[in-house]
Amino acid sequence: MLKKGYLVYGLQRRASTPNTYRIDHLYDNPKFPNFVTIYGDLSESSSLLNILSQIKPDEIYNLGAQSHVQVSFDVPEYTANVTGLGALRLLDVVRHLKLPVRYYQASSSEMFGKVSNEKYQNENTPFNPQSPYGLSKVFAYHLTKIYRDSYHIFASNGILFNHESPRRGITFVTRKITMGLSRVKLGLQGTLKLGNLSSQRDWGYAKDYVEGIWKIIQYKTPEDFVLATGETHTVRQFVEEAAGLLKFNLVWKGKGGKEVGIDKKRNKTIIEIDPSYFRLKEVDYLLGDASKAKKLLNWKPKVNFRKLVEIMLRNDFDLAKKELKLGRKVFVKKINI
Ligand code: G4F
Repeated sequence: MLKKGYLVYGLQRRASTPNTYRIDHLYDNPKFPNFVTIYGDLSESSSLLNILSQIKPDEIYNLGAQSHVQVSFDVPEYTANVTGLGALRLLDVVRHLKLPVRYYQASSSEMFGKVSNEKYQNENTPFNPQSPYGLSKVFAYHLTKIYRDSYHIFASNGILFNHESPRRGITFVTRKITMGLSRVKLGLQGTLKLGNLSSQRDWGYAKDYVEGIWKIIQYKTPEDFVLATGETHTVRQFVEEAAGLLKFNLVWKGKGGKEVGIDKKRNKTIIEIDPSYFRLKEVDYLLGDASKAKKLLNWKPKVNFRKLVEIMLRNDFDLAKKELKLGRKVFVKKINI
């Protein structure tokens, strides 16, 4: 957005220790004079009212959420409040202030949940969420449509399948794998512990997807669009791809909770299964059909699965090498894990 010349206001949730490491390079940087953050919270209508009445933005991108699916089982009420009601609060302020704004709602492929027979999921596929997170996103999705139709607000949903990058939080499986295996390779950790290796995801590159998000908001009418790559892979395949790039000679042994991944070269276990990472209810299979976005927005992803794993691994192997050189303390401060 900054490169496109926007003045960007970021809503910042107060935390007792800084958690802005992913955007720190934008602060006090003469290259980005147009970046401002303001304290506020999606759980508080009055803060949103204050901020929006002052800024009067042209576009709002609601990417805010308690976004971890597994964690949403631990904090379901908080997840519903921020992920679901947060969208209501924003849209309701827009309605009250009569702002002529374009509103983007970050909807998620988690809304599809357990799919029945459809090979691909698109804008017409029914939702069957499997977590408090997925259900909260379904609420926000429908509310966006309801406010669009009832109050003629320019409000669009982007239904995004998993989008990853080196900025992904390390408790999501892709980053956990690229960071974990890099650290195992350099002897910084013994093994990488994972949950369900069989679930399938349509993983794309976040940088491609933000371009799609922007295109959704520039489109002539407010509509809902799926953004996806149209390729699906198992968690196991992600591990195998990353392990291959790190030149591990990975073989799998055992079954279920007892399965392990062994580096045959050194005859050493590098992957273990930890039951605590299994979900109470799992979304087994996601594969998106983004043909509407391709046709109407001329959007298609540039980075495929193999390239994505490579981009993430390169970043995390470099970070792990720095950690080895500088010591863990410095590393923790730097990347906040
Ligand atoms: O990386 P994940 O935690 O992502 P998940 O649940 O698909 O959700 C992400 O993508 C959604 C888009 O569809 C977003 F809406 C959402 O906010 C988030 O960004 O898990 C992916 C899969 C799951 O099936 C999980 O069971 O990986 C499996 N998995 C296996 N072992 C693991 C692990 N997931 C995590 N987080 N950690 C593991 O150790």
